[in-house]
Amino acid sequence: MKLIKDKVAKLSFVALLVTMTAAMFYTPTASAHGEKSQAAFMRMRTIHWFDLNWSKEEVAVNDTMSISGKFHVFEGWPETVDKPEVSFLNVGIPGPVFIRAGSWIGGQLVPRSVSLELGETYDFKVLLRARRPGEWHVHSMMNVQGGGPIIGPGKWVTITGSMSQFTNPLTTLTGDVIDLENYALDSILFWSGLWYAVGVAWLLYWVRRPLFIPRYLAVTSGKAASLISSGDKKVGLIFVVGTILCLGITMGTTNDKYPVTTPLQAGLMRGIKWIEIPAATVEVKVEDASYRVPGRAMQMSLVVTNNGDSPVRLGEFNTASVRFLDADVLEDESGYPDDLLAEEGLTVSDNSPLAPGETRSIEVTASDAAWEVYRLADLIYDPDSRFAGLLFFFDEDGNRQMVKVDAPLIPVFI
Ligand SMILES: [Cu+2]
Repeated sequence: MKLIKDKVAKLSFVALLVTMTAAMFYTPTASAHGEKSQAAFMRMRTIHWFDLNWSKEEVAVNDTMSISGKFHVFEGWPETVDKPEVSFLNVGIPGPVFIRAGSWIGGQLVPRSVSLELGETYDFKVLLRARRPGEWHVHSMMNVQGGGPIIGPGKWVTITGSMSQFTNPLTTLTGDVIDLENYALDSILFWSGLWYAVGVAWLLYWVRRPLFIPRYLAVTSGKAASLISSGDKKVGLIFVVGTILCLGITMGTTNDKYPVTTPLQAGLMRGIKWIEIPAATVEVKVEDASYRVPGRAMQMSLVVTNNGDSPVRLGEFNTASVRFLDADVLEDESGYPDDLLAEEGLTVSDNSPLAPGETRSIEVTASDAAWEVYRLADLIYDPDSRFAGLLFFFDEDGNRQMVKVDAPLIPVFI
C-alpha cells in the first residue's frame, strides 16, 4: 500500500515537472498587450502622448519604420508611482517582432535610461526594423523605474515577408562583421541545454526518494540525518566539483576565444532637452467634472479665459491617448488609430471663437465608447478619483495651445 502511495506521489511530481516545463515552452501568439488593463490613473496622470505618427502601416522584413511624436510629463504625477527619474523610452510590441534600431528624445540618441522633468514636453522618435511577419499592435512606451511600463497609443502594423530573410548585421569594435540574429547561437543553445540537463539530473536524483510526508515524518522524529546517505553525499560532491571544473575550464577557453569584451552599457542620461513651449495664453479652470456611467460621457464645467491676442476655440481633449475632437474645429489627418479617436466625441456648449480678453463658462462633454472599451471609467472606483488630460485650443490660423487639466472626477450612476 505504502509502495503504491509513494509511486503515485512520484508520478504526480514528475507530471507536475513535465507540465511546468511544457508551460515554459508554450508561447501562444499575443496580439495585444493588456494596455486596457493598466490602471486608468496611470495612463491619465503620468505620460501624455500626443502628435503620434507611425511612419508606415505595412513594412517588409528588414525594412524600417518609425514612431515619433511628443510626450508631456504630467506635473500631477500620482504619489503612488515613482517619479520618472530613471525612464527608458521603449516600444510596446508582442515580443521581438521588430528590433529597435535607435531611439531619440529631443534629438539626442537615448540607448540608456534618461531622467525626465515633471511638467515638461519632449519630442521623441523610435526607429524600428521589421523582423517577424504578422499583424502587430505597435505602441510607444515609457518604462519608469518604480512605476512600470507606461503605454502610449497602439496602432496595427503589418510586417510582410519571411522571417528567414531577416538579418541583423553589425560591425563590432574589433572590426568583425557579425549577424546578431544568430551570433554565437550554438554556444547559447549548448549552455542552456547543458545546465538544463544538469538541473533535471539533480532533481531526478532526489525525486526518486520518499517524498514530502515520509521526509517530514523523519525530520519531526529526529531522524533527519538518516535521509541522506553517504552515497548521496558523494553524488552531491560530484555535482559540485563537476560544475566548478566545467565552469573553470570553459571560462578559460571562452576568454581565449573572445579576448576583448566590454560590459553592457547602462547609465543614466540627464539634461535631456525638452521643447520650449511658450506659456499658454489660454487659462482654464475646472469648476467641476463628472462621469456619467450610463452615457459613457465625461462632463466638465470650465471657465476659460483668453489672455492672448487672437480668438481661440477648443478643438481637442486628449487623455490616456484617447482623443476627443470637436469636428468643427479639428479633423485628424494623421491616421490616428480609430479605436482611440472620437472624431465627434467632444461637445462644447458654446464653442464660438473666444475673443481676446474674454472669459466664458462652458460645459464640455467628452463622450465615446472608449471610456468603457479602454476601461478609463474604472477611474471612478479609485480611492483618488482624479482625471487629467490635455486640452488643445486653436486660433483661426491653426496655431495650437496646450492646456493641462487635472481635477477630481465624480461619478454619476443615474
Ligand atoms: Cu496593443
